[in-house]
Amino acid sequence: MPRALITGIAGQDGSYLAEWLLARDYEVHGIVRESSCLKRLQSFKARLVLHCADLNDSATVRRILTETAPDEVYHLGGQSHVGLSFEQAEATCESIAIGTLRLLEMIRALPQPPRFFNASSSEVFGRPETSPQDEQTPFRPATPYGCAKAFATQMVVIERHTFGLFACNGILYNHESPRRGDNFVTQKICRAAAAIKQGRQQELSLGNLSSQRDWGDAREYVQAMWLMLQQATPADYVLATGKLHSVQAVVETAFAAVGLNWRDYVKMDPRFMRPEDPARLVGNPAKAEKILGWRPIASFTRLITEMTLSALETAPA
Ligand code: G4F
Repeated sequence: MPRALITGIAGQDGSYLAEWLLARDYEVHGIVRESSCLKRLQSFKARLVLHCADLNDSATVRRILTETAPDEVYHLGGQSHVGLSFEQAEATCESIAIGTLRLLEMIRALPQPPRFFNASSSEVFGRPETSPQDEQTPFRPATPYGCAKAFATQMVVIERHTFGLFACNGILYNHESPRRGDNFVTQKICRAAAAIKQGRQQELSLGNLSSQRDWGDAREYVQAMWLMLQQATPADYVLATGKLHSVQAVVETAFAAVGLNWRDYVKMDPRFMRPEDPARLVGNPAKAEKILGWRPIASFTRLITEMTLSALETAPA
């Protein structure tokens, strides 16, 4: 039975990846913080082995790695909000940049280093000179979050080349689902549309409506993470849909799903504008398609509609 260890297992991607691995008969271990909300794991928690640790606590993480001796490590943990990284730049770099380096160094010291997946981000490209971006596009991060991810991504490459680790980066563009956290714009919008429809909320305040993102389905992206670690050689892959949609298009789709005119409820609020915001990042997933046989198939409209309808169903009574 293969054994996997997932950091950030309680998050959107961690929970879907855990389910994917359980369905393939893996023994799945996960690292959670004491304060983690385990709601996403509820229906299959009994089949997981959860370890409580802060990723900054090297001694504990090293002990978990030694005791579990995983075949595969999926590193999805760490501060994940780009906007917050402007307020907490140092903590973001500690969590993402140093956190990933620490894990790589621990893995390298193991007698049999596991295969390693790192969740990198399109934010490493920041303000790129070319579009769409691919694995050859130079990093030009424009946010503290992107800068920390760029460091972590490059450390994965360095450890792979220098020490022969089987370590891969998934350069992930935005990916959403009904399990997305409330502080990301798609879920904020879908939950607000549902709440307004049900009379629990009156209006929705947002930042930049014209900002565009390459939004995919998280359930498809975790499959590609797993595929990367099943290859004969380690490499980095862009995971993206290649299509751009605006924040306003998310608003239009979510409000249409509940039969409301968004213009009656949505307000722009400078509090949600970011000091710097890569406006049009779009990825080229050709390498993942060719080598992994992975293809993004979800439609943007269906995804946002599903998230909105799910928010209607799971709304508090
Ligand atoms: O949903 P967002 O917060 O996602 P963002 O910043 O693109 O980051 C996500 O995707 C990255 C790439 O995969 C990940 F690395 C990262 O961990 C995270 O998963 O914001 C999307 C866009 C931005 O342009 C933001 O300025 O929506 C804009 N926006 C407009 N109003 C808003 C809001 N974002 C949020 N969170 N809240 C707003 O009210």
